Amino acid sequence: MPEGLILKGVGGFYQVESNNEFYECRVRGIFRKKGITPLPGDCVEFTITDETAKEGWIEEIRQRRNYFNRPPVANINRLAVVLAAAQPEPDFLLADKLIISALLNDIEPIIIINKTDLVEQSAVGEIEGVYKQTGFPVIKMSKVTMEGYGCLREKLKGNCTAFAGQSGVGKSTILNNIISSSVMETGEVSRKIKRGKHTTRHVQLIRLDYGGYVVDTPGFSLVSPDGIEYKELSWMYPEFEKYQGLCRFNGCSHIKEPGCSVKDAVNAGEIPGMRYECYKRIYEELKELYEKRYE
Ligand SMILES: Nc1nc2c(ncn2[C@@H]2O[C@H](COP(=O)(O)OP(=O)(O)OP(=O)(O)O)[C@@H](O)[C@H]2O)c(=O)[nH]1
Ligand SMILES: [Mg+2]
Ligand SMILES: [Zn+2]
Repeated sequence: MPEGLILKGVGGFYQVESNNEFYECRVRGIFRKKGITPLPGDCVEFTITDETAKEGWIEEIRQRRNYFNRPPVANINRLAVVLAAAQPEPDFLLADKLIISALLNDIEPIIIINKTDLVEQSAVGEIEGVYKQTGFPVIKMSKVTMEGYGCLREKLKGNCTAFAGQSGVGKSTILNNIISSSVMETGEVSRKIKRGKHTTRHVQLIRLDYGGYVVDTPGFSLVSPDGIEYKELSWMYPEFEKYQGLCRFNGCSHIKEPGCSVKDAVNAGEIPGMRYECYKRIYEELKELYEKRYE
């Protein structure tokens, strides 16, 4: 049976790519009975009912590496977390939540600092400094100077990458510059046709001619910090790692305990304060969720 990749699904029809051909496929009722919805990014086995019209049926969905409901997408292995140096001001808390969601789902985060043309170099450096010790790639980008595009292309090659971040940070703009044809609606276009700010609505995989796929998403809401216990949160912060075992108390939460080596490292400037602040906020959020779990 031929194998393929679902690029998008619209109204019960799925576009399946297989050996450089594109098939319009429907889905067997059995999936619905089992409560399974095929998603963009799914690897499938399908039967071809009409080779000229390129039509078929999806018969089997391969096991997923991960999947999300909002946005509906499966099997991404990179998450580009996009911040703007300005307009809008960076939302570091959202960035951390996105990073955590990525890590929990076996996805490597890539940090993009976009719109570097709008601020002084030093301001870009400060944002960069927040992520310097995470070990995640940090790419500075601008549509004006075109800085960073070569570097991003390298990272996208051979991967399936979703782009996430606040509205207006420039996700669609970056994607438009990455892919040859201009298929993404950006804020500028949408203002002309008066559709408001939230411009990106369909989820689809876009194939890069040099290998790999990108996904533009309408506001990733894989940001709800569930799926992790607050006690485990510190393991989502790579820069804490070398201090974890050095705290006075076993299982130190790095919040209030005395003799906390993580806090010491923050005070000594070895761990960026912004990351620690976000850690504390998310820790409290998770703890509250945990304490209310039976309500
Ligand atoms: N100065 C400057 N402006 C940029 C840059 N990148 C994007 N913009 C502008 O920022 C605005 C928002 O860009 P979009 O690409 O629509 O942002 P988005 O992240 O896709 O927004 P949503 O789809 O609403 O989530 C547009 O007016 C872009 O032209 C950049 O590098 N520099
Ligand atoms: Mg967009
Ligand atoms: Zn500690």
